[in-house]
Amino acid sequence: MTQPSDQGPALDNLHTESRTFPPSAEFAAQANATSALYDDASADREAFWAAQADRLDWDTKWGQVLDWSDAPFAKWFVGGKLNVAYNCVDRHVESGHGDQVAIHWVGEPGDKRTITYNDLKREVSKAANALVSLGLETGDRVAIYMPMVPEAIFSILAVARLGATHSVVFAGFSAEALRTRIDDASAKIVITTDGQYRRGKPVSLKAAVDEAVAQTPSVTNVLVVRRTESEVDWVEGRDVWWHDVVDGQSEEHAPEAFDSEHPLFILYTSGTTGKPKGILHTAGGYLTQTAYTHHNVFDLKPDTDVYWCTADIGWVTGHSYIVYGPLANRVTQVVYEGTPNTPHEGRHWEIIQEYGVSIYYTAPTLIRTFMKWGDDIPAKYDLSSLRVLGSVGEPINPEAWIWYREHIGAGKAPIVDTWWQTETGAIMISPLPGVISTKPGSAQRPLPGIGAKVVDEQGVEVAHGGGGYLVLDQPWPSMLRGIWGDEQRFRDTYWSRFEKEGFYFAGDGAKYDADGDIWLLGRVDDVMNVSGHRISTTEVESALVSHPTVAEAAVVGASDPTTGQGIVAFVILRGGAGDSASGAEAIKALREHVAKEIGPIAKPRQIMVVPELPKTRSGKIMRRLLKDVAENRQVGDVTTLADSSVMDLISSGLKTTT
Ligand code: 6R9
Repeated sequence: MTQPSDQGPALDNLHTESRTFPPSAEFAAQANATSALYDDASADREAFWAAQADRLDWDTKWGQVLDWSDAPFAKWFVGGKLNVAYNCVDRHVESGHGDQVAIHWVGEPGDKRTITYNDLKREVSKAANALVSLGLETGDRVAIYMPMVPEAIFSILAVARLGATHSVVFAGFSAEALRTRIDDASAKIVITTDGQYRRGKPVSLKAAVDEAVAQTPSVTNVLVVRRTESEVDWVEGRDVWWHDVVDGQSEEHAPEAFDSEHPLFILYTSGTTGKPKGILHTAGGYLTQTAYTHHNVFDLKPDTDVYWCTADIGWVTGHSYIVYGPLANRVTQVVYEGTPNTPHEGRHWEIIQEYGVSIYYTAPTLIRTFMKWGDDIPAKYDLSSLRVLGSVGEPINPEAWIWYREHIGAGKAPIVDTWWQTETGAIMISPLPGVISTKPGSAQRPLPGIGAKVVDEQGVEVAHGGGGYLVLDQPWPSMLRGIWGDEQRFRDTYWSRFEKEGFYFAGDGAKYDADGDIWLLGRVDDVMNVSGHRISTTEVESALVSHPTVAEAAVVGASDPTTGQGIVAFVILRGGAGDSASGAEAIKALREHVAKEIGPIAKPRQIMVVPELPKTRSGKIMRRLLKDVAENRQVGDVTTLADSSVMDLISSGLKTTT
């Protein structure tokens, strides 16, 4: 069960924002979206979504738009058949756009590749043929553990083309995280690279796969792309080089049509318990909503725009807004392999200038980092091609929003603050550029066709000015179809909190302002948001207590000016481990241990060694109090603690490190 934690929704972090920025007449005149979308969707939701599904090429047209009779398990475009990869690639070649650039790829060291839709079709077909030659069948799972190289996108599309199911695992995750994900989905093939560039240096990636796959009997082959020329160990019979098995394949591959509800991918995301949830998405509804939102929210003009989403394909944003939505819409896009400050802090602006990027989609944590690096850096580049800016991953604070508008968008590009989740598959709440006057810090209103509300504990919608929980009160085409292998957890996590009302509980606190616009206020469960990445407190706690020196651990997300939240851990060390100078060593070892168990992004910003943890009588750790300490606040109400003196003990005996 997802219980709202003792932290409750943070309703006090809201300053009143009255500035609004109406669309220019010039932008509105050319916008893809019009206010008629809202009218059409409210007149007849299903007819509206049926019209959106017509953006795609279906081999067999669906009979029914939505079957919600087995709620919360939805079926969209029932009986329809399509091939997702055909829709993202082949049909653009067939319509005469084979020479259009699909991907301007920029490698971190400065190497470049230009991939047209003709090239994409060839590469995806060869990769699909290679996967078939390795014995992959429709319905099998493939784990993709790769940096942002073109082959990652070819792999995703090749798997989709075959009706197999991909599970992309972020290449910054550890061998252990990869192992559990491979195991949970019983993946048959793993696709990876020899190594990846990290801030200008090649580091091994294949070694982590070797470590993971040693313990995953389901894997028959590891397909390895050469990227960094890093040295690799090789298991004969299991490991195959991409250039050996893909390059020589036929460039022809006939796509088969699959059911609209055919599984497309699993993507793991943190939940409130230690075990990540495998979020399942299916073909027809997912592609419909990603294409619809990408077209309207980013105002994409496929013949003239150059689009860039800075996400990694290891996250849902990379799936929906680098691969599926954009390619279904025949985008020309930039894909960049590296970090934003390699080799210098103007790298993104340099790329925008070089390719004439017109639509740029990034995360608040990065915007705040750019602010920290200084206004003078973007000022050195010509950013005049930019006409739409997007934000995703966490609430964007109004200061960062205004900075983004002024320093990147020349005071005129509309900003779309897009709220959605791995589970929702596609954007749900966002202003439509050219239609809605934007408001710094607010994602504003559900898109046409989407039902979202802010409700109180009882599921009753709150009044304007009131706060509570964000719920989705209507099924939507790209909604998750379940948690891989765990139906009960799916029901418990999302559908039990407001079971009577039949609402999907998003896990976010939210409020309406006086205009009825929605403001997102962060998670209300024990999930932290660090640089837009969801990490559960329990996951980090589990990693900490798996270390021999740790007796107990409690983790909180403390607000952080750059990353949104930073991970702060409170640990009780076993018998004297933290007594002396060895304490600092112990803490260092713990941070490394967490990086190894989960990945470097989960490394606590700070570890505090404490003699006790504050617990309620029922044994639930009161993270709210620890959060007060982590955020240097007066400690709040301690009356529900089993032992109220614990907080004094903690405050007086802190040993900290950063
Ligand atoms: C797409 C993505 C989902 C959680 C979500 C919420 C937070 C995402 C946001 C936002 C405020 C926005 N979130 N976008 N909060 N404003 N525009 O990020 O998916 O990794 O699953 O995270 O991120 O808390 O519940 P995911």
